[in-house]
Amino acid sequence: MLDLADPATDPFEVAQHAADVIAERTAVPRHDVALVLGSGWGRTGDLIGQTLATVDNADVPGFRRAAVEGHSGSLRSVAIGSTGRHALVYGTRTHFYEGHGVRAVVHAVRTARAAGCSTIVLTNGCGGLHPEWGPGTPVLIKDHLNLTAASPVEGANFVDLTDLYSPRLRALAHRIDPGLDEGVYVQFRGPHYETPAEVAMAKVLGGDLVGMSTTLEAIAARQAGLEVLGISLVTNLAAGISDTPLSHQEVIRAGQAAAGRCGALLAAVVTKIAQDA
Ligand code: 8IG
Repeated sequence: MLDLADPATDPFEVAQHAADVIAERTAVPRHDVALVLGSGWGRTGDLIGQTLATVDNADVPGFRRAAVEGHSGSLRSVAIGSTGRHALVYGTRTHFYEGHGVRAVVHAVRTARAAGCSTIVLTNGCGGLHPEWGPGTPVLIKDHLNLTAASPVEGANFVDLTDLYSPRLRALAHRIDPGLDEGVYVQFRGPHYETPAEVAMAKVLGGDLVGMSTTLEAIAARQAGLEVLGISLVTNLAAGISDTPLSHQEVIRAGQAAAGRCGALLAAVVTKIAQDA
């Protein structure tokens, strides 16, 4: 049994095994676009098209069960409208704060590549630094600050991260929703939310959004050769930006309230990506 946590294991080999299991269980030999659904994005995958198969994460090598309320522990193969292309939709992610290591965090990304995907859409729920982005506002990620002090890249492998969040895909999203703003996403380690001083620091550093995911996955996606689109859903104002304390219930409610706009955006974006592929 290949164990991702064992340094002697090749994580790309586990990803290939996972992709083989997904192909077998879904009866879809190759997928085209991968989608990671973060907090608040749970049901938005449904508008993309018909779900052809659902696979429990526990049945796929290297995957873990969901750790957080509001996340589902399965992945799906979804027909992208009538394009003939297929989306690999991850209903949850493994977070860095769970402590299972960076390999576990980026395993879904590497598996997506091994499953044939050339594009990955990373979504998340996050805190916003701009009061005008009320809870339920989707924001495109234009760049990131990785404050985890970790990297998914192993060895002396100097991966370039210029234009990590694809300008081409951001332009595509803007054509679908011209009102979309863009921002710099700051990944903290979590699982606690930031102090107001840390949020103020993130702002000084050029951040617009604060969260606990996405940057390590985006780096792994670049290393794997995937084109990346990142979309954040601002579910709360970051600590100190508003004077109400943060709660996970607020996060879940904002996601439910924004499901319509975000679902429509995601479906349109994925369909356009598939048509252009
Ligand atoms: I949802 O305000 C969500 N995730 N770090 N800060 C951080 N992560 C988050 C936040 C937030 N909201």
